[in-house]
Amino acid sequence: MKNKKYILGILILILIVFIISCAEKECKVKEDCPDKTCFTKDCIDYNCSYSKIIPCCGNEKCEIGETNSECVADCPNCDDKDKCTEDSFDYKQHKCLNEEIIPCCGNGICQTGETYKECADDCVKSGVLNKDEVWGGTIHITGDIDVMEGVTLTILPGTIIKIALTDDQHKGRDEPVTGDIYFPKDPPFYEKEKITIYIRGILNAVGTPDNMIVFTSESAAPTTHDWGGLDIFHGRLEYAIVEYAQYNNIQHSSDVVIANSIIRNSLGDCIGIGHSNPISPQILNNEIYNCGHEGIDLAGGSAIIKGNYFHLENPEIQPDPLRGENGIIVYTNTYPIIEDNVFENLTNAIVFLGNSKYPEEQGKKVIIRNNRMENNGIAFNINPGYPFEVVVMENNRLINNKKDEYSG
Ligand SMILES: [Ca+2]
Ligand SMILES: [Ca+2]
Ligand SMILES: [Ca+2]
Ligand SMILES: [Ca+2]
Repeated sequence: MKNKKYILGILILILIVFIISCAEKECKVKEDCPDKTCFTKDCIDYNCSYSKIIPCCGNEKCEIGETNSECVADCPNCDDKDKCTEDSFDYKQHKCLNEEIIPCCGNGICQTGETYKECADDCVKSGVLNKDEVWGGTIHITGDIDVMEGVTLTILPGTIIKIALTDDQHKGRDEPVTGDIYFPKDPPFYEKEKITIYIRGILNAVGTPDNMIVFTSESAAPTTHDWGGLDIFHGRLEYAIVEYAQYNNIQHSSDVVIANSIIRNSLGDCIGIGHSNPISPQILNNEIYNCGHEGIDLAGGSAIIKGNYFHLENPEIQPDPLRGENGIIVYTNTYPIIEDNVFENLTNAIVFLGNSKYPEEQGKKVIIRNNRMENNGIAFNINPGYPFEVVVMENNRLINNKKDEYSG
């Protein structure tokens, strides 16, 4: 009896162990385990085991390593359809980032580091500017530019502007602008064939001493009449080089400053002032040289011409190297202040011209002071009929000129 009870006890125990062990066995193989989103499953020791999948498409979170192309469910499409932005998803802030690519060809702006050779879309210019623009890089001008009234053209330091030899706008007068009777060897100038940059709005072209802005001819063998020149109605040209233009003009307002620049290698006057209106711009601390007719032609107004260096470099580039090379021409009834300038190696440093475009202004004076005139043919060349009594001379140093003063 005792034995029977014992055996029954063992059987019950085995049954209990069997039942318990049966109850604990979740699985034999992993397929026995139910799926869980974003977990992998396994069957380990008859138990289902799960481990997290990172990243996981379908957890409604765009995680590091996931992108829209692999997981549309979790990640947004960050493509803003702008090729000039780098598109990505910021996993920390959980939003799209569209960062500007600088420079980028195709954004309509010629930027520092871009040139017209690689990016004609942005860096070739011709025609009308109706809204503000910023120029950088290396630009190719293929036709007349008209910056319209009220529009600002900003040019960044280091910008190089190469001007073509023909005007694809074909804009300008039909008949040639014939030169001065004093310069019969000047070639005729056809506006339709040459490029002029008209800034009827505002020029904001300010370079730096190390990164000057350059306006130049595209030609490998440039002449002094490859393009028409700058016609500046308003604004500032500073730390810039302007070369190989027929002539540059300031004719429309006194609101123009040219400073710390090099204006050179022009067939006519490097800067013409006041022929259309008696205006008073400021020409400060520039180097002005190899101007076929004169450095500055002052036909009206009361310009301030201060701290400039007028001299002669390579006259052989001109059609008539023996003529011209004048520093400043002052027309009758024009009343500039000319001070702190240096005039060297010129035919004439200052010519007082008997022509007048405007009526006399009573009591107005021409001030010429603290200039140095050295090694010139004539320092002061006074044409017949010029009313020299309006000129106030102070402190000018006249050194080794062939003639200090000449009238006739
Ligand atoms: Ca996810
Ligand atoms: Ca983009
Ligand atoms: Ca660009
Ligand atoms: Ca033209």
